Amino acid sequence: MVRHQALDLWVEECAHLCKPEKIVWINGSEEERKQLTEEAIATGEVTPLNQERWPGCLYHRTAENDVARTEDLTFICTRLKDDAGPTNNWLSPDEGYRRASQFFEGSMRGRTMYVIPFCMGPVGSPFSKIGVELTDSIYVVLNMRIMTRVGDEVLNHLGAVGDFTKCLHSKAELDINKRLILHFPEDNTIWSVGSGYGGNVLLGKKCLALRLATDMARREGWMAEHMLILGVERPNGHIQYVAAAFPSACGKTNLAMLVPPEGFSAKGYKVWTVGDDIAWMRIDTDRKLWAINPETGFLELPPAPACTPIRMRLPASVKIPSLRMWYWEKITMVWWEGMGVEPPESGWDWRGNPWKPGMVDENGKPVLGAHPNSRFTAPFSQCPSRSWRADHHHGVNISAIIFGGRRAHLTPLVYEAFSWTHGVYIGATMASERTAAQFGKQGEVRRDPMAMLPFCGYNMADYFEHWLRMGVRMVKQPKIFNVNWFRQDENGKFLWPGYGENIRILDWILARCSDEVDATKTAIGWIPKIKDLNLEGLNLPSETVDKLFEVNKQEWIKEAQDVAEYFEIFGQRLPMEMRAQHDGLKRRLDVIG
Ligand code: GTP
Ligand code: SPV
Ligand code: MN
Repeated sequence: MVRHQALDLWVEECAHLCKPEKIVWINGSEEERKQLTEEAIATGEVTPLNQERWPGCLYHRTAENDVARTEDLTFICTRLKDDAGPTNNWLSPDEGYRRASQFFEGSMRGRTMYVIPFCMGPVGSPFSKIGVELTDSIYVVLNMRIMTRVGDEVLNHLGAVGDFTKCLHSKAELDINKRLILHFPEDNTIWSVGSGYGGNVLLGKKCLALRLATDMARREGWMAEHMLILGVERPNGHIQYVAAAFPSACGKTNLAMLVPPEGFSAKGYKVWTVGDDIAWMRIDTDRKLWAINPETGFLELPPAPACTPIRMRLPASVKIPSLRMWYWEKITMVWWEGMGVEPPESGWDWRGNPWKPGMVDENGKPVLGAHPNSRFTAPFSQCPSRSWRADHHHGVNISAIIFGGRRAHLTPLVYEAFSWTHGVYIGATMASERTAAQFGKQGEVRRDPMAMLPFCGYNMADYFEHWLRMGVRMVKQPKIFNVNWFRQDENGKFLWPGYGENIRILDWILARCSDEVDATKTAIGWIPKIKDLNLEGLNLPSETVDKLFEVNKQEWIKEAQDVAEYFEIFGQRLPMEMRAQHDGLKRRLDVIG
């Protein structure tokens, strides 16, 4: 194989800093997987589950302080602070390298440094980006092999002079006070130290495919988004594709793998999964928007009982469950809260402590068996609803873009933007309640533009501008919608059944995209005429339906004030169009004449 001198030199430099005992290049072979798995079992880094019930499945527990992305310790390192923008933590590149070097210094002593060449997107596709991750964690190697394309195939494609993202990771001491997740877009470099948790260490995912890729995408004229991609086959056999952005733990995977309720599948509705977390989108020669999923696997939350049965089938063969699994008797049973099954009498909790159902701590609070952000990984090839187009280097043509979040109040079940520009405004002003996927106060509503707050690698105001420019370049823009599966009644109960029933909303969205139905104009956008929604068999009281679609003027006036305050943080850099859209909303709400 031809050597890539710059790559060899960089590996040498990093080895000089981290001082591993040896260096192993990952080739991607099956033999290598077996050997690494055996090694990881021998050291206790992973534990095999009962192989009859969970063939190929391994269990790994991260440190107690290492169970979610640490947004506070995540930085964008650009020369100018303004280039990172007001929504990112910023360090100068010099300061970033200086601080992290202290933690990397000698961090791999006595350990192996693995060199993982990987490719986000099909190898050889013009969509794709190559990275090389150096890591001292077998857990990372095994999971990168599930989540991305790795090994010799990628190195061959990289050749002697190809561009690649330099990704350096060390578990170091797994000390939260010595943890940093740093992005250097100007150097095409990522440094992550002191963590073993999914999004912090599988550097192809959130770090490369979102934070760095957003910056590449802006420069090269495409889009890197926190979106699932799915195809809906309607009874006429026509498949239309949608991309949807929801914040972490707000239902992307569930929607991407939706199983239509019986009445719908009997009629011929099917959902085809293309991706569940990240979409890379380009305008093709037809001047329409096309999307690929750059990953090859899922890093997912185990399913709730109401979740689609398809997800229950997912962890069936080779996969590496990470946290939430609670294990019992050589792990014959994998259990978590909310699974809808009685737990066994005793076992170990996610911290590795003995545990019994109903246990409480010294303050009388319940001790959870499973951590709410524990996850499993599984290869995409195991997804029963995977789309036959998923590996296509060209991707799929996007008819609709959907934004959504968790809002107990305010936001209707679904509404449609008046235009692309209005849609960008809806995305830019999105808000959602905080979930267990981030450290911080759960349930608090925060602005999360396009579900990209933790993932946009440059100034968010410029990102809005980029969205606007992309719209202008398209001859037929996808229609933009907003959904909210999480609206509640006075008693805190969800008004909408959600999950598989969301097909009803997708159906309306696609009908709108094909101009099959008209809609009702409100101050915030188009909402469905109830007659055009198939609500058959749901037995929803009409007050519930009214409440689901209610646009409460007073609440929206308050929301508009909130948005105005939020926009302040962007100063002059906020695109004029966003201010104009904001005024448009206020005019429609009769706040201004
Ligand atoms: P990340 O992988 O963290 O990005 O999360 P995600 O966006 O893929 O979320 P996921 O599909 O795993 O859903 C997270 C949780 O949201 C589920 O366990 C459910 O509790 C809830 N959820 C998902 N879809 C629905 C829905 O339609 N209705 C309701 N009420 N809850 C839902
Ligand atoms: C998320 O939190 O959005 C995830 C998991 O998908 S992680 O990759 O860890 O960020
Ligand atoms: Mn997901």
